[in-house]
Amino acid sequence: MKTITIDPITRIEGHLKIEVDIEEGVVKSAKSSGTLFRGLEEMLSGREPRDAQRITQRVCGVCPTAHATASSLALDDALGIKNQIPTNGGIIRNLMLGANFLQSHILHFYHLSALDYLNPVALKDYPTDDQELLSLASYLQSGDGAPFAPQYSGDYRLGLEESADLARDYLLALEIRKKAHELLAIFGGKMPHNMGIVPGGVTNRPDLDMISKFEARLKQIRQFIQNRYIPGAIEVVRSYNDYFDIGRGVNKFLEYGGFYLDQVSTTPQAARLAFLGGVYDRGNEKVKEVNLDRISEKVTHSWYADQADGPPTTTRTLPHVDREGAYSWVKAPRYQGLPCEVGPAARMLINYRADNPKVKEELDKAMAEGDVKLDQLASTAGRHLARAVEAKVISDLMADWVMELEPGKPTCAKYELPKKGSGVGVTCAPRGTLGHWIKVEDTKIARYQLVVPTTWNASPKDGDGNRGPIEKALIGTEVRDPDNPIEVARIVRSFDPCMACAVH
Ligand code: NFE
Ligand code: MG
Repeated sequence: MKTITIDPITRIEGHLKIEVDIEEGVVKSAKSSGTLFRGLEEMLSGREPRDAQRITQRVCGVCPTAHATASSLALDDALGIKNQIPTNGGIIRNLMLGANFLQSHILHFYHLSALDYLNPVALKDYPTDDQELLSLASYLQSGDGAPFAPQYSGDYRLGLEESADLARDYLLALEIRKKAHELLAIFGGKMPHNMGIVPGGVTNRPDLDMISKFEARLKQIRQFIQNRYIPGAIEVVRSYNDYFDIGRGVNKFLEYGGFYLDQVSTTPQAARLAFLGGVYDRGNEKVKEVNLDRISEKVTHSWYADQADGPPTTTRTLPHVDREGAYSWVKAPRYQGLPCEVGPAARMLINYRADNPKVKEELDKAMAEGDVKLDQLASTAGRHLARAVEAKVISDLMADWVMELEPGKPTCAKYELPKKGSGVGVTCAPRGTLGHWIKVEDTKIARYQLVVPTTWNASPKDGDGNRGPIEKALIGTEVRDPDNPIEVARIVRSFDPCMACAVH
């Protein structure tokens, strides 16, 4: 038996340690460890409730808008104003969250994943008159390959032409991500940590100038998604179609749903949502309704005290560094005691099965072109395809939403801070489904709990021996060269892990 440790596994956000035991070329056991304690939830105790929106955004620079959204929804709930958010405010919240999704998905495919499938070093002598590619080639010829030289390499299957296209798009994607940040800043003031999303709605009233700036940038981003990202993702997954059967993971999928369309009923049960929520078991026809009371976090193998174990309405996040058997700072969230995969593959699968028409239309097209079946979507290649389809669906919806804004109309509800109360806010986040739970006493935060997408996916084992999705996806994988475990890296990165979020 040989143990491979990858620590940190790079080209993800934050530090993730992956350890796999290999016997006769196959992964027999896997450990996923978050190696950093942060404690943001405990820092919130005793603070003014509206600080939650500012502070929880600092959990992450990649998906702060999801945290701003979840914390504002939790406060809307605690303040008793969730049915009073002005329509303009709800639309702008969606536009800002959508802008963050587009930036994040493009980041993941090009800058965090493409180099697992594309070798830019091979383009050193590629005959071209494209200035971008020539400057990339001369940079590579200078001898310093970073950040393009791979940590693990080989098994490159794209031809030179396709590689050149992807490399060109890698560079172009940097500009497109900048546009997506600008998109968000039109209403949020700045990115990463916006000032726009607040309890009650948003701070800014839209005017025609903002709307036209938004439309112009969104148009460029949509063209990139339609003409470059979707075809690029299809090219990669077709070339690596064995990866539709590699890294499959667990058999349960979870999504709360989000992007509220009906601003007078902002609860997942009652509202109209762009993406529906649900719990789905692999191979089933039907999606079941989510019951938030069935969520509980386990810390059997995490460095936390017993008070951290239980439902998010009761727990504290207190560290216990000597906990026997612990190997991660990530907790193990479970739904009815079972691990769930969250993320674009889960969301697209659930929405397809729940007959979301827009998702069905786009996913059917992409699955036909990618030559993949629905039940293969939760896989290493499938996760990349699902993420691209999700970017297309969201960017199309955003183009409709921005047209519905009414210039000058109110965007925020009025409220008084309550002496006591509690609330929950759940939303789609780029890497999965996100929940914030708040309890207020004496007009201060008494308790705050986040259950975060990568916490689900990168979770360690629970007390019943159930492994989290990433660990499960690794087991059974054939690793051709233990000194160059590219299969392990590809599987882990397909989940788009963010460890800053996972440990929060
Ligand atoms: Ni730090 Fe996050 C997203 C949230 S991660 S990136 O998307 O919420 O799990
Ligand atoms: Mg938490």
